[in-house]
Amino acid sequence: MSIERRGLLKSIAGAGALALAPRITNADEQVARATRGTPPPRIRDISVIECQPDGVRLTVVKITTDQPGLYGYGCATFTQRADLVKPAVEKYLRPFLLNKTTDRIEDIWQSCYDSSYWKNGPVLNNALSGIDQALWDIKGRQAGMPVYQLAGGKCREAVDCYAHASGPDFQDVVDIAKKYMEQGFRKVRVQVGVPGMAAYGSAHKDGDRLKSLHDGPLFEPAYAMRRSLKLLEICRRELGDEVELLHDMHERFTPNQAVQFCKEAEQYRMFFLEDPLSPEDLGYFRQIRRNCATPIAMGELFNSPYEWQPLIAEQLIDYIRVHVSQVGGFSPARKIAILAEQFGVKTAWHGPGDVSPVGHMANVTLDLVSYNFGIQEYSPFNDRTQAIFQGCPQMKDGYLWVNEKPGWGIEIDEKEAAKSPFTAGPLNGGWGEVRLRDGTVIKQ
Ligand code: GCO
Ligand code: MG
Repeated sequence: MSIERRGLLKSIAGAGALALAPRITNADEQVARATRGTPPPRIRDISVIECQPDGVRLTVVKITTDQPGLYGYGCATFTQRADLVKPAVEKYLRPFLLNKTTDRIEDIWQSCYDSSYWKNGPVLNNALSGIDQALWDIKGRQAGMPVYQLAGGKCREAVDCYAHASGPDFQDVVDIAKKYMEQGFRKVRVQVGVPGMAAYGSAHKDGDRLKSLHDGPLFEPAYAMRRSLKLLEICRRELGDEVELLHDMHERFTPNQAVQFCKEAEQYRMFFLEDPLSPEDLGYFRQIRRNCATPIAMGELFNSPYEWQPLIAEQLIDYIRVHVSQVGGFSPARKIAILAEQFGVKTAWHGPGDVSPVGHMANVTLDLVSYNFGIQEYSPFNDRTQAIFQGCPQMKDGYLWVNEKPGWGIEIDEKEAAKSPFTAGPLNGGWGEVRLRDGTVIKQ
């Protein structure tokens, strides 16, 4: 640079030009300048809200920030071991996160995930989900937008759902399914009780109990399979061709029975059969695929990427239906949806009663933003639940409509929540056992 030019610049600076355009000396300062005036919120407190408004234990994490009125909620519901999630949040994640900024959701997810060294278990994943979803809620509230906007916006107007029709007898199931169809549902899950047996998904009559070597809850898969297949035949005949039928096998059969079940059900043109195998038997999905074209949904028991990755990558299932808080929250579920889209697999997030309304909003958000959305399981919210969780998504004609308020759009009335505390059940929310005739305990 010439001496004259240097002199000219010096004289401009000396004339006060620097005051108008301060010199940026390094990249850090540049970033600081970009965010000056709006420092990211910092985590001031993390607490756990527990309640049981509809028979199942719900757990929600609340993150409070140092900015007045800015907080967020995340679902951390693991109803069978609910008491363990609270200390996982309060004793481990809270001290790890206090005073960190809320703006780096992925970074926080990865660092929390790693901080236990051992990972991918249901308790820690639910605790992590509570944090993850609360941070998304905060980001949405900051932006003044529902989370679906932060994730790219809607792919559809509302979320197509299936309802549960179940009863002890075939006719009960048909009648309930017809009621749902009259309400506008186009897809119905059907489950029937097996007399004298503790089958999944429906009450049963105390009919002729099979002779067995114990007096406790009894299940024999071959009987249950014949009854379920009969139900599918009756439902297809009585409900017509237009309705989509779904059925939850709930991992209750031997691998070979599961293959037979899926093959036999092909003639009833299912929307899907759900969880035909337990996560321990994933290798058998290849046999189901080789034998029939019944669509398969799988995954509500999954916690680890090693469970869903091979099923998606090998296109062994048609719908991935993990329980979003069990895989660690909204952030990892979004990645699963995107991975699945690449392989032509659709989503069907687990949506039972043991998901809090905050978790249902996370499901509905994923449903809206994912091109490969398949179907959403629907569980109604009772009055107590709606008194505690204000802003639940709304059901109309078989479609769930998202709450359009910022974040998840849900406000929790903690005083109302305290009026529905966890009740002291005999197993503290844990499940009892179901056994074969000879006394062998089975997966439920
Ligand atoms: C479903 C599920 C539930 C689970 C329950 C366990 O498909 O809705 O199978 O009914 O059994 O969420 O707590
Ligand atoms: Mg299920």
